[in-house]
Formats: sequence, structure tokens, C-alpha cells
Amino acid sequence: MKLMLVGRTGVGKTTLTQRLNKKNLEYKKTQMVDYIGQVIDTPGEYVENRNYYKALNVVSMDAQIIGLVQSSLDEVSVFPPNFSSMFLNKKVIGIITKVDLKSDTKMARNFLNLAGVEEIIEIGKNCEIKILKNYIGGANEN
Ligand SMILES: Nc1nc2c(ncn2[C@@H]2O[C@H](COP(=O)(O)OP(=O)(O)O)[C@@H](O)[C@H]2O)c(=O)[nH]1
Ligand SMILES: [Mg+2]
Repeated sequence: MKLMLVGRTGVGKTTLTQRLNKKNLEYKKTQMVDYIGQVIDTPGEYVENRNYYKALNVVSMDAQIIGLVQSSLDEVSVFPPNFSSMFLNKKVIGIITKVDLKSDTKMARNFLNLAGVEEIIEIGKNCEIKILKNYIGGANEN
């Protein structure tokens, strides 16, 4: 299954993409949509600027799971209420990053629930990402 990551610049989408692909964590700002293995890493601009929502929607066609990525540190959210409804027939999950820096994820959970995610997964620098690996690796359908 393919997982598309959506979230503002700096939340940790590329870091997670590289971890899921066991790549070296060399820093790289995503300028375009990156297809790396089963992960689609999208630029922050796609969700920061509503003019790009259409592009996000087109790219989402290749994915079965959409991960809305929110940092536990952020006190604002780029996701409007019910943002998940824009992805028809997709499993939309929330991913909270940087829980190693701030373990209180109440605010991030609230933002993601408002956006309409089905489920929330918390990750941090040294924590396991097995659940996400299972999602994309699981049945290995395409
Ligand atoms: N402490 C901590 N730092 C993280 C985590 N995820 C990403 N970062 C850092 O956040 C910064 C931005 O990450 P990046 O993956 O480039 O974000 P992107 O713009 O969403 O692709 C980098 O310095 C990462 O090392 C995390 O879970 N914990
Ligand atoms: Mg990036």
C-alpha cells in the first residue's frame, strides 16, 4: 500500500519517509512530490496554500492511505476542519511527530480529529514506527 504524507514544512515528512525506507537521514527540503518506495512525500506548500489542494488531490490518487502529519510542538494547524473528506475512499490517518520533544499531544490530537482522521499514531526520534511499516509493507498489494 502507498502512504501519502501531507503536512506543513518542517513537521517531519521527509524524515519519516527516509525512516520508512531505511535511507540515510540526509537533510533535503522537498521541492516536488517525492515517490520513495511505498511513501509519497509532498511539499509543505501543497497544504499551506489552498491553491495547491487540487494538486494534492491528484497525487492522492496513487495512495491508499493519507497521513496528515502534525508536530506536537505546533500550536496551529494547516488542516481545515474536515480536511480528510477531500480524499474520497482513502484511509486518512493522523501522524503526530516530535513526541520526543513534547509528549503532551492533546493539542495535536485535537487538530487531527477536527481534520477528520480515523486513527492517530504518535512518533518521535527514537520511537518505533512499526505500525506505519506494517501499513505500507503489510500485504504488499501494489
Ligand atoms: N526531535 C525530533 N525531530 C524531528 C522529528 N521529525 C523530524 N524532525 C526534525 O525536524 C526537521 C524537519 O524535518 P523534515 O523531515 O525535513 O520536515 P518536512 O519539511 O515535513 O519534510 C529536521 O531537522 C528533522 O530532523 C521527530 O520526530 N523528533
Ligand atoms: Mg520535506
